[in-house]
Amino acid sequence: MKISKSIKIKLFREMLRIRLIEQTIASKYHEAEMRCPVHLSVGQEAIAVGVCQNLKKNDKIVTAHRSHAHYLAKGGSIKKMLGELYGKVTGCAKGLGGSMHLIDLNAGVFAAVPIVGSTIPIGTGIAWANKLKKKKEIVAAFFGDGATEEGVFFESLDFASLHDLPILFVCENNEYSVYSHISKRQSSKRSISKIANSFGIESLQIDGNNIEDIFLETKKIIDKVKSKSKPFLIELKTFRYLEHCGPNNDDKLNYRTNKYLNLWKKKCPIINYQHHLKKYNYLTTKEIEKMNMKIRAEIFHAFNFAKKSKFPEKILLKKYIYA
Ligand SMILES: Cc1ncc(C[n+]2csc(CCOP(=O)(O)OP(=O)(O)O)c2C)c(N)n1
Ligand SMILES: [Mg+2]
Repeated sequence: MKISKSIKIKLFREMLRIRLIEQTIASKYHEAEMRCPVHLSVGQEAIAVGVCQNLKKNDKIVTAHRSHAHYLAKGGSIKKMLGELYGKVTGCAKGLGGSMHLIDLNAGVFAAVPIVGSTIPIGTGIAWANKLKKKKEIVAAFFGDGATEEGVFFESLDFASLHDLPILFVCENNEYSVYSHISKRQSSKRSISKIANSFGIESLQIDGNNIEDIFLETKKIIDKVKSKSKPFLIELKTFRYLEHCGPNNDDKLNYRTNKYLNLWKKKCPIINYQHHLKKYNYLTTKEIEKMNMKIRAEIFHAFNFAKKSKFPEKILLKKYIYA
């Protein structure tokens, strides 16, 4: 299938927008007005955009600590996201959650929880509810390679397979869990996508930095998950550009070799796609500059909104404690 010019531009614009928003978060973080930890997705944008462009508004997603890209790609409000990062009452969790608790029910962002692996069963539960209620919606559950080491991953795969649940498991394999490389945590004989097969779930490995591959493959897979009501797992190799948690680069710690870094730095999903769009005359340098300016204006207003918003009243602190 060919991708139309308008979709190509949309895929590029969405990735660029997420990148610019996160770069702005990184540049303002030192002002110490955002008091929550931030796990940036810089380098991993293609996965969020490629998958979410194939989801409908009423489809749901769940995600984890590294959630900004998923939230934005699924249509979550940028103002509410930044309000949340600034701890303001206008935030999507009323300023009580911070970066790792993004939620936007209108956009279908149903949960972001930093307990590693914890949203995999939540997504599975939502998919089960959809099935029982005969809804034609699906769930995409985003998680990292580290989350596949949690027991709930296996339990969720089994349950989803047993009940033929309409859920897409999306594993963003950036090869690291904080500073630990996957080779230190998982046997070289272990394959995340094959684990899904052992539960009777189909799977596919996709290049996590190739936006068109992700978009085209997940289009077919999502149609199948919907029409056949069957789970599917995709595993996407990718690369985290910045430190595990925070706005900086932590390569000085030498936990990733120069060879590894240089290899992945050539694979930036946005720079490479920009080259492609320019080379084949889908976009000119001037049009890209204009796009940048428009996005930057949106970001500027959203940051102003968040900074000017009020902090929550103290009474809210107890209002949402249920146990
Ligand atoms: C149950 C649990 N164990 C440990 C942690 C600490 N922790 C936070 S993020 C993280 C790494 C998770 O790696 P991965 O799932 O690959 O996601 P990535 O950070 O690479 O996006 C760990 C171990 C946690 N939050 N929850
Ligand atoms: Mg990881």
